Amino acid sequence: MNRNLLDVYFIMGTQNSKKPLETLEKALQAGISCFQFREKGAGCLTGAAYEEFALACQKLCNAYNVPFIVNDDVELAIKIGADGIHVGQDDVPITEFKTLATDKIVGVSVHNEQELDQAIRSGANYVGIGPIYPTKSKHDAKPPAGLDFLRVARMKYPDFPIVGIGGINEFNALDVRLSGADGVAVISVICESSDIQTTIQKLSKGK
Ligand code: 3NM
Repeated sequence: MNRNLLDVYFIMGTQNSKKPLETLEKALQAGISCFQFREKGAGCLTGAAYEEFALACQKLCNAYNVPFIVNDDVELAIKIGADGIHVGQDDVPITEFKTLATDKIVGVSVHNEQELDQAIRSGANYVGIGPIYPTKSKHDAKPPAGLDFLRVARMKYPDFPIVGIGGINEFNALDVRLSGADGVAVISVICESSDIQTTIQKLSKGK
């Protein structure tokens, strides 16, 4: 995959924003490079409402030519023709769906070298490394790992697409990039921003 797609990777579900479609559209207008649909946690949508919301997000992403990636739900991703699937270590292993999703971007969250090597061997197109900093957006997140593993991953795989995640904001995004990430994956810094355009400019590379 093109590593530039990871530049500003926005993740969101209805649990993260009071007006999620409005937030997504502002983020798309401001130039996010990728979007992940992550409808998870207390009070999240289910059934038809879940699928309708996914389709509405996908439609917006398509209008801005931004890849639409589904978190975890391989069945939904295939059903609605998403551009990609992101899985964690506790989700379906890539090897179980890779052949059904040869046209899709496949991402995996990894936390150590063993998981990283395994993800790459299994055919992941990119990996997410985190949480780099403390995060309030994922209740079962591991303890923050800082930048060290990110540096190790980049040294081991100089050209592999890597995105950093967890507690990233406009003040620490550059450190994450300088430690080897192609981009930053974020939830709260965009969902809680009063000026999404400026926030995204500051998160983006070269700002
Ligand atoms: N995954 P925020 S951290 C969805 O470490 C997610 O794998 C993580 O949200 C991981 O930008 C995280 O608000 C939440 O910290 C990121």
